[in-house]
Amino acid sequence: MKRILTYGTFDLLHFGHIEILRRAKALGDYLVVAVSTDEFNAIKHKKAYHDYETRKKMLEAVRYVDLVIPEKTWEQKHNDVKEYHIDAVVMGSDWEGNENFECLRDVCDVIYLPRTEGISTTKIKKDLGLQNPDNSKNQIPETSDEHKSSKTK
Ligand code: C2G
Repeated sequence: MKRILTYGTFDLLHFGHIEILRRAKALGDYLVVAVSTDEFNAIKHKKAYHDYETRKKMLEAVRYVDLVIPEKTWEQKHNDVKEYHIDAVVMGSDWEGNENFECLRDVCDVIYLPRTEGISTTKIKKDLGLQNPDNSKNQIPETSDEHKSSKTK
């Protein structure tokens, strides 16, 4: 049985998220999704609209997902790979080359799949006009799929 692991915030679950989950599952037989806790999102400078429990439940309802675990730190990934007997970590291409994943190559495969263009949590909010008149900030907490690939531990 080939076991796959992926990480993310998965806020305002959208087609891009579903597509990465679908393709990740297609690479194996069992998909573990590590979803960022609200506290870890703060470390990632993200503020999700849905809290952790809600995002976890939504992911558990997705047919491709077999298990949802919390992502609490940048450093837990080696442990996750060992604890869940992971064969491959799969991420969207916006993470390609990021040290948080490249460092896992000694314990599992690391695969980046093309990001689904034209959709992101930030775009959804902008398209729905969920911004204050002065556009200074969103009426709902800021969260964004876009992030700098220079993210480090
Ligand atoms: N994604 C995608 N296409 C999109 C949007 C997102 O393929 N249009 C992918 C991302 O590349 C990522 C996953 O969906 O692999 C989850 O994206 P986010 O919820 O934005 O998660 P992120 O902030 O990238 O958190 O430790 C890693 C982090 O937890 C990843």
